[in-house]
Amino acid sequence: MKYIFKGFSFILLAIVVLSCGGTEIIETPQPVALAEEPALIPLPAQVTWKNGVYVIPSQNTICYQGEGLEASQWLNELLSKAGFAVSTQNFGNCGNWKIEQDASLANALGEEGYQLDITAEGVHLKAASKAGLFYGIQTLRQMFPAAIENEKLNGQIVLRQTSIIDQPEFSWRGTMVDVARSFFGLDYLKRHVDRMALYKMNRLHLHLTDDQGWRIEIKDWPKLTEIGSKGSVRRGRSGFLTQEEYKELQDYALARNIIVIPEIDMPGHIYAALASYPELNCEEYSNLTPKRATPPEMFQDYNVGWSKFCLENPEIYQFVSDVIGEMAEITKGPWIHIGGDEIEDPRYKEFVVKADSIVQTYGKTTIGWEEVTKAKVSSNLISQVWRGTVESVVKELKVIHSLCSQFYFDHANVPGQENTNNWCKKDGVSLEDNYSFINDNPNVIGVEAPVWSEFVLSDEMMDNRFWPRAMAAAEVGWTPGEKRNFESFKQRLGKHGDRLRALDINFFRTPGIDWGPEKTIPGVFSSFRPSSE
Ligand code: TNX
Repeated sequence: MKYIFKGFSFILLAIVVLSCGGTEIIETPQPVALAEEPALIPLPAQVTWKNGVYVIPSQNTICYQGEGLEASQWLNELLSKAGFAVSTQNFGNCGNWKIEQDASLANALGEEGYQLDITAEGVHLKAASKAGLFYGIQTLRQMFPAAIENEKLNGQIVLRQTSIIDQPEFSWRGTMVDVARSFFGLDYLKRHVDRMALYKMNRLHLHLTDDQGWRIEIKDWPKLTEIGSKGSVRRGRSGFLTQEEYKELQDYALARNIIVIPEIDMPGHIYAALASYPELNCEEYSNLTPKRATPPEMFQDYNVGWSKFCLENPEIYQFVSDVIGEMAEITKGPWIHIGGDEIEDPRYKEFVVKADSIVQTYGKTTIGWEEVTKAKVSSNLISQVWRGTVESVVKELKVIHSLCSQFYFDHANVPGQENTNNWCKKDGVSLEDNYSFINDNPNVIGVEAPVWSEFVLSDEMMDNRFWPRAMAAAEVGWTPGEKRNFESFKQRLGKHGDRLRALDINFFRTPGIDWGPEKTIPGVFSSFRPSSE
């Protein structure tokens, strides 16, 4: 009984008696025992909790239709971890777990939506796509005890009956990891993908290059990794992803409905490339103003906006074309991010237009930080807004909303937190700052939360910056504005404390949230780590 919600102990007693008597029908328990509603994040668009439960039997059959194989495997894993016996069949209307994929449901449920019905007889999940089924399983996962995340349970679980019809408000629900200032490799990024998926986020933007480091193997220009990957901010980590690792990460992410977007930041923030290939620079280095470093030295400081390509040097376009070409070849998603931030140069607009057209030549769609919209870019370019100060010369461009005052999680969780940026908002970006995002721009396709890593030097620190704020970002990206409520969110968030701990996430214990008891390791005073790091 250890894993049953307290409120259910009475129900379980009734069930045991009934099943000993050989009765197959399970009585609907009394509402009084059903106080606890599962704390779902993001909150589904429509959810009705019923006054009854489904007692998961010891033997289970999953029947799937259409493209339901992967979803049935995820479900099989979930049920097995919970301690149940499971078999899977690829047909029709059988089993106590039904998974149905049917493209014609797209009208009602959208591309990523799903319907989940839990009755006294079993569980029925349907969706138009594999993505929708995956999200239905994530919802179910959050209805299972948190301990399932890191231990095998003993198969005594009841699910609350419900009818959920759910689909996201926005198609873009992203995070960005700056792996350039300080490196985060395949293991961390996979863990990050797992966590994003649990909260139904679907875009992982990697800031792969900057002044301090170059983090992706480019076979045509090997010194980018031989030299450029060796740097980092002071005390940060260096390294790079091989193309094989990058592909592995993408496959891992795609299996969880997450598309990876690579960013090669140009024509500024480019010093790691200049250190690797000084010929991309001008003869006299006047583009490095002030000269914070000169090749072959790497740059370890925090300043931005001081390096750029030598824009009158035609050789840079060969470089841009080769790099974008290789990235396009190894990138499975439709987008390439060209950066374009924080640089002034008379040839800036010309560069952006050329880089945008190179991306398109390789069959991809360009994303750029908002500054790129000063140039006459193609109409399908997506602008990523971070300061909200640039008036785009091309009207009606699609927009990813990453406004720094709401979405820059490298800023403090609470005022004064150490090792955080504060240039955008002095007192930090609180959970509520993020949660209060309301969209009034029809061109916005979604939201993305970046963590810049100038001061984020370890996995624990990266965890601390993303969690739990990324859960707020996940909810504002998924749940319709009129259904959102910060008080309700805080309540549900606290109930995820055990799950975040089970997943070994070093989340910031936001004050004012009841995170539940910290686990103690026998013989050790407490396993709780200071939350500022
Ligand atoms: C601005 S936002 C940057 C980054 C910094 C970040 C720190 C943007 C497009 N550029 O280079 O790391 O501020 O908050």
